[in-house]
Amino acid sequence: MKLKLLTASLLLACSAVQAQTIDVKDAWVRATVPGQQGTGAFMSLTAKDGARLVGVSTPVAGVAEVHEMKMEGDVMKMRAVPSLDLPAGQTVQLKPGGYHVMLMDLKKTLPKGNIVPLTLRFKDARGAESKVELNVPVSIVAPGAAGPSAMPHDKMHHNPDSQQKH
Ligand SMILES: [Cu+2]
Repeated sequence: MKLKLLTASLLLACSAVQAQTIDVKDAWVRATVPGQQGTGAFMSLTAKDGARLVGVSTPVAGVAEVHEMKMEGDVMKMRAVPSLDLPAGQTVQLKPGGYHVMLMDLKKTLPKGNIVPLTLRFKDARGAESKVELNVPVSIVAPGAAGPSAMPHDKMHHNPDSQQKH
């Protein structure tokens, strides 16, 4: 029963996104505790014809930016990037330890199970803008991980084939 509901909502999400040429998968926002000012949003982006992610907004944060994380010597550093390139047909992953959407100046606590509305703005090769509106679930980082970059469990896929026997 639960699986069937999940499948239905995934299909809905897919058809909504396919109207655009940009496919967004596996989006999640990391849960926060009271008083926490910032968190990250993560997802996989695929632009069929190539595009750039040029902006992000959400009502739950005063500031939303695309960030990049890089090792500089022994230190993991993070900085805002003006845009993120999505080469045609290639999936670009925003994930802990790499590119991410940074949400700062949070207006409320985001406990697990909340839904965060997120608007992504893209520009295609001709400079035309498009928007993708998402409702992103809040979840918690795998406990016991040494750090955000050491997370082997962030690639759970729901295999539609396994649900055929219903
Ligand atoms: Cu960041």
